[in-house]
Amino acid sequence: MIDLRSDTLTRPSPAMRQAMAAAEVGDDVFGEDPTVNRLQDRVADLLGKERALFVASGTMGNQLCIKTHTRAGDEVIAEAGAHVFFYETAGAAFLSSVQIHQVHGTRGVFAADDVRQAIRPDIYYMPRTRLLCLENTHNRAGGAVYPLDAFASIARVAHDAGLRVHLDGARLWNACVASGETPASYCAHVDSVSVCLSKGLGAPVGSVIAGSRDFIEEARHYRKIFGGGMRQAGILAAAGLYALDHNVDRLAEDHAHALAFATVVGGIPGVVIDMATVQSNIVIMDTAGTGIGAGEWAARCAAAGVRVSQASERTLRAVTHLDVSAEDVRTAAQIMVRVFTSGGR
Ligand code: TLP
Repeated sequence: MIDLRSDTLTRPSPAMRQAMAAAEVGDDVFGEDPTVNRLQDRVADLLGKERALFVASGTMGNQLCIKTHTRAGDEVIAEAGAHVFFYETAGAAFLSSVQIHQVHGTRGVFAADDVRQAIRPDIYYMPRTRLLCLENTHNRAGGAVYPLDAFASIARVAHDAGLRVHLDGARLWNACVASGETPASYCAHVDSVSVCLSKGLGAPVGSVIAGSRDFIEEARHYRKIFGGGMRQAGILAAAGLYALDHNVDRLAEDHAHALAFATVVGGIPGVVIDMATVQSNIVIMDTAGTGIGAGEWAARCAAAGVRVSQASERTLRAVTHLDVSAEDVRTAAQIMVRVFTSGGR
């Protein structure tokens, strides 16, 4: 079975497991885990922020940042397909009592004017717009990368209006490998960022949030409230440090694999891929032209040996990652061609 459902599926390699087993640990709730501290310092430095905090997941990272930036009743602007809106189980409403104001972007990227118009005027009967969330790469937009100049100008619109800006950088590493920009050059425009270690980088668990010293102190408080104070978490942080040392530059291979896959599968009659979005490791395939629902196609592909996920009623998603080789991806594309052209029966 070739599994392209997500880059979250990667399993720690023997070398990563060795690094985990050898990790020096302490109690991180006391701030005394040397490996967690090393990871936090390293990520803060990479992202150009004063401080960083190790958290259990990308969802926890985003939700902690929303909680720390907002007060109950505030409004948060996010792209209509943003992970914070689409896949975090209404966490912003549940945990922070804020509402998300959706703005539609183009391939995940906002137009400055749309954001400007979404910011509420200062009238007592309106919600207070407090935060803008950006996502890079954008998952539901097919892994599209935010161009740095557009990113900077959108963030400026928000800051000029007194908003804070948060970056869901679950796949910021992919965005940087694809665009040649550094993580710090994106993060210079935001007040907080969440990056994941457990997606393309191949660590089993963990994300890191970063921001100013005061912001991270406050977020640490909420992390404890959310039940995310971990003890000898250095075992997990060691996997993250290993991933940063060994698995960032190789993301370029995943991107090349995704492009090769999309080129073949996009040639199937009835399947449409917006090739302009195929900039990193995600491929969204619109199957509406086949007259058969995406869920049914996902089942037929799985029966033939390729797992892809259903992104909507009409779309499938394939994600390349470090546990699938160029050969696996080639085979997967061929199987999909066979399934779609034969009806998969
Ligand atoms: N995304 C998962 C699913 O939830 C869809 C995936 O398979 O891609 N931000 C972005 C942009 C993400 O894509 C994800 C995970 C997260 C945050 C949340 O990370 P976790 O799963 O660690 O909570």
